[in-house]
Amino acid sequence: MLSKNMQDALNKQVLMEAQSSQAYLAMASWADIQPGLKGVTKFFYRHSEEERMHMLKLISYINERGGFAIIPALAQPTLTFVSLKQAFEELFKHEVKVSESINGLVDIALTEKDYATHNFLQWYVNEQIEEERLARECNDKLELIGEDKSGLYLFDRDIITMGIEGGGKGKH
Ligand code: OFO
Repeated sequence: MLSKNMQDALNKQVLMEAQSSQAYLAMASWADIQPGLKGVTKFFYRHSEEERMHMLKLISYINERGGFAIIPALAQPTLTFVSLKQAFEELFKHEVKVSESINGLVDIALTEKDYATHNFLQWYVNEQIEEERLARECNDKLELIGEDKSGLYLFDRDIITMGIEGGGKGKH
């Protein structure tokens, strides 16, 4: 059985994953109307789906452990970006925040000696290593590319396989 404290903290994470999914969905829609960003568009749509899956996993865990998963209301995410670089910078910052939040959950689980939740959270700990790596890699590449159009063309072509080759994104 989850403590009230643990349940509330996990529900906050449900909100965070839902916000991530919405934020990346908005990035996908924005990328979709930019010329020549079909690969990036697919990447954001896929990323949004993955965040939804992270949320669903939490919802089912909370309910399975005798809690009640709260489906949150969501604020409108950022809809437009001055550049692709800005969108990826936002993505990276967001992932760092999510990692901090997951670490906070692990702290609570350990303090409460809730080893089942601690065990459950390890999947998220590993996932965040991968998500941060991928976001950092995208940012580094965009930094190198700068205003170079052919570089951007290659980035758009290659992005869809980046996560898969990194070992994290193809698994789920
Ligand atoms: Fe759910 O991993 Fe990104 O936010």
